[in-house]
Amino acid sequence: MNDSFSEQILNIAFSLDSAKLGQGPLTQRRLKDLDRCFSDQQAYRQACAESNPLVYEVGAFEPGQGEGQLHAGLGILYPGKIGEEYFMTKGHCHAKRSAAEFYIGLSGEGYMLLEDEKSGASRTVALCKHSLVYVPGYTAHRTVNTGKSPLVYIGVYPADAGHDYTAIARRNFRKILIERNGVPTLIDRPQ
Ligand code: S6P
Ligand code: ZN
Repeated sequence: MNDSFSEQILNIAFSLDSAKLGQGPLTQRRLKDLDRCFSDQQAYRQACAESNPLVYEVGAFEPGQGEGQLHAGLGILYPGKIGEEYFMTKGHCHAKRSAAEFYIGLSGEGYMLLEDEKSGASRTVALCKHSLVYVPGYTAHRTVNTGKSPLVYIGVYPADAGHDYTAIARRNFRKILIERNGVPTLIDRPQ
């Protein structure tokens, strides 16, 4: 038994209504923080000017640092659309490219958009209550809420994975998830 972690850290209570995870930092992203993520830039600018809604929040649980340790993030991604495109997270690669991650769906309906960094191939994997999604290393990942209620999930990742947002900001995800005839549909990002 490693007694360098207090009981408080060994068992963290969480709820589905708040992203707060213990004493860890809470990140909130509003629409204006998602510059260039949505393909319909006119609808994006209009929604930013009108209300700049909260799109998602993530509470991080970081009990230890360095190789071998694990971190977790509790995400609440709110429902909504910009044009035909569903609310989504910014998306990132791990700074340590080989680092994989588990996503555990707790509530709501959505998808993980995965883009293989080596081949450029994209795929969607359903993320909902009772689903466990494996995000392999070398894979850019973004969460998309295709439902009408908040999509709540926990991500568990190596403590030394890190976040790299710049690679995605430069080239963007190649595919976007839109609502077409009432159905989530993956299409090429319009040029
Ligand atoms: C971290 C993990 C999640 C995301 C969260 C928000 O590796 O994948 O906790 O940080 O879903 O997404 P983003 O792209 O804004 O970090
Ligand atoms: Zn990640």
